[in-house]
Amino acid sequence: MTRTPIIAGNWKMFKTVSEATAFVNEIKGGAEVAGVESVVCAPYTCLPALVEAVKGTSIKVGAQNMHWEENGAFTGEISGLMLQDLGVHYVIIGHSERRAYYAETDETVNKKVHAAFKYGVTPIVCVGEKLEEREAGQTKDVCKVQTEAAFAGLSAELAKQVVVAYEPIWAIGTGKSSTAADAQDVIGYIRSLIAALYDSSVADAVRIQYGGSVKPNNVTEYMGEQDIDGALVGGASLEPASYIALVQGAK
Ligand code: G2H
Repeated sequence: MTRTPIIAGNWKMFKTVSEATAFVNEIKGGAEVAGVESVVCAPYTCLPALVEAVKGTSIKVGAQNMHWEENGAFTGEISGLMLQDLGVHYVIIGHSERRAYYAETDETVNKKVHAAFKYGVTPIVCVGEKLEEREAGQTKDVCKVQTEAAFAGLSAELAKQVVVAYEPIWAIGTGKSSTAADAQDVIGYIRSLIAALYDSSVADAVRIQYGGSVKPNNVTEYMGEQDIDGALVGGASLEPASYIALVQGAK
């Protein structure tokens, strides 16, 4: 099975609208590499301008979160319907920062995954262990619980379209990245979990990224591992030249 690699920049809470559009103008061409999918996941405020800015390119736009309800009294929230309305392709769900700071749980992650598909937005679901869990030898147990919860109730057809991002929390923004071999070990395990939940054709189709201090100088190493299909990148996705190098390094 050939899976199309996917590089997704997670800008987190960075960039104004004018900075975001300038960024896209700079990466056009360079970050459009045949056989690699390129996605920028931006703050909500930038999304309408970005959807316009990427028109005529192969670059896709993603959000960083959404609510599971279509609408309602949820002050400050954005729904899948609203993302669909803007023409957004992807949404990051369950990033560890949302789990840690905004009470995201495995249950809300699952609700958001279902809601994303309902509105035609593809979820990039984050899973990963904390440092103390890794040190206690619980990495795979944690990933199992989070992965099974994220996929709960999804048909095989939808499951195939999920993008999973394995992000060990201790590697996020710290400069301490997991070795490619360690990331492959966990990501291969996540793929085996999906095979057990569905079958090997679903597991072979699901794209699984590594995330956590990925940089232009280490992306190729991760991409050399058989189960690693791309990267979710924070800090190194913010500068155009660095982002272009990441996409080119994923080929
Ligand atoms: C992990 C990652 C992007 P960074 O949060 O999701 O960020 O590449 O800065 O570690």
